[in-house]
Amino acid sequence: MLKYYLFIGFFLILSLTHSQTKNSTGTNFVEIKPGESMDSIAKKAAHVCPSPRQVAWQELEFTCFFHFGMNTFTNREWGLKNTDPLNFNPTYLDAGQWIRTAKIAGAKLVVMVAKHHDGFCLWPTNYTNYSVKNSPWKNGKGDVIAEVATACKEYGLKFGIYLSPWDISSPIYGTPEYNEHFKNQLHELLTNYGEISEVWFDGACGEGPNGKRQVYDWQGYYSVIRELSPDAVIAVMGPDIRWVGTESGYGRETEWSVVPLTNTFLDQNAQNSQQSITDGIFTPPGDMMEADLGSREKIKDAGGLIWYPSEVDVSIRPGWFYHEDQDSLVKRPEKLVDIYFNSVGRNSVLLLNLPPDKRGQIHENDVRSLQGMRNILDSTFSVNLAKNAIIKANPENPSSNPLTVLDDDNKTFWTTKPGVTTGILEFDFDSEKTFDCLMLQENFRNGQRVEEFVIEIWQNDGWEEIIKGTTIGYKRLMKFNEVKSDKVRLKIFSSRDNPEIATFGIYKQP
Ligand code: FUL
Repeated sequence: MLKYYLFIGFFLILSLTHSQTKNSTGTNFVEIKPGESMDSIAKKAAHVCPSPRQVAWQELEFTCFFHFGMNTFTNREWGLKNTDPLNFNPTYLDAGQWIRTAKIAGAKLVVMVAKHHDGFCLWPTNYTNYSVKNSPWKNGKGDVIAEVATACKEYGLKFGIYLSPWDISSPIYGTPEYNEHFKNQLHELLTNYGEISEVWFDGACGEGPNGKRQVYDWQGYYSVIRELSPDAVIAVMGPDIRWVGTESGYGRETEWSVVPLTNTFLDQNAQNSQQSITDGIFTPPGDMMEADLGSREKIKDAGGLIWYPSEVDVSIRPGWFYHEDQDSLVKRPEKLVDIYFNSVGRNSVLLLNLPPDKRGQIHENDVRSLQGMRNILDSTFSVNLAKNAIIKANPENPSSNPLTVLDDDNKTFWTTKPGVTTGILEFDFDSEKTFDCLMLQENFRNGQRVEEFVIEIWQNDGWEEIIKGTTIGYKRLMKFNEVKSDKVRLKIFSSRDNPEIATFGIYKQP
């Protein structure tokens, strides 16, 4: 019974926090009635759609995190309580350099850590003295959040904040007053720094200075955000965006944005986020969730289904914060490209952490790696080798133009007739093409549908399979051994309703 009330309660929270966007076909979540057939559930799942704020966020594809604060200066990953603010003293903080670096790398939004678990605030908040205003940096007149927000505006990037609910220095942590304090701080951050597009709540919930733990008023926090920044997505310990479940940078092979409501229970995150820590080295958590969250097997007994897409957070270095002894451990461009393929290319948004150093700048080694990554990605995706192909669609659907999959517009798509859940798109080239990677996109605004597909090439008078996959979603990228052919085809074996294919691309990596 308790479970039932919890379920209904969570459903109510979702109805308050999810905008009930009706677009052409569906809403943000659906209820499943006891005894519904698998076909009916699959069809309902196919019509659960992202809210407008989730659409805008997903299309960012690549975003950056900045972990900077007291830990940068004390060489820690998780700080100690009430470390002297005198430690915080960047010698030449240049937020413009952070944002230029993120922009060159291709990021469209940055999430700035405003306060980590140690409680030290990077803006001159009115609600505690434990902040930059008591540090020697700019004689206590500095405001890191303002500098980053201003740089974002200057370079045209969106801005988000991370505010750690866990606070080991706040004397009121573990009491109801702390929830008010936290909401006041949210209020400051959401009103003084221009538009905020993402609010990132961490799963960690440890003890405060008095050994007490906080009972977080999540619903109260969400209300403040919805009121002050209605377009902002609330990530991880929030209703809009799900943590992928690992900090490796690699998303799931099968990644459904539509998942059963139970998978969104927030306390799972709290239990599974980063648990153990040794100074300067962090131990990534195990995969907190299963390899598959949304297949038919997973949704068949669900009470409801929700659009809850995945975000992949990973650091360019072993630690989230800067440590000099990790200067040689910055991920290489090839590794970052692989992460991109396995995050953005697995129906997720990538949130890549770039930790500024003690000067207050992104280290040269990190900048070099990011430029290398960008060069590889730009040269890979500069030419879609399928561009001028003649396309044959099977089954034919006179009301849907298959050429739309080549038009670089993911709002236009090819589809079969309603209820037809398989299909083939064949691309015939005027000459042989050499390629080794693939891009597919579904028209995710109308839901996620494809469950199984293969790519085949024409070889020795027959079709030969080169790669197969399960989900596509917003974007699917796949690499394979180089092949040569003058014909390629996408075969969709299974889909939850008529598949809507927005993009087909084949490319040659440099
Ligand atoms: C974790 C935190 O404990 C880490 O320090 C870091 O902020 C990461 C993004 O989330 O849960």
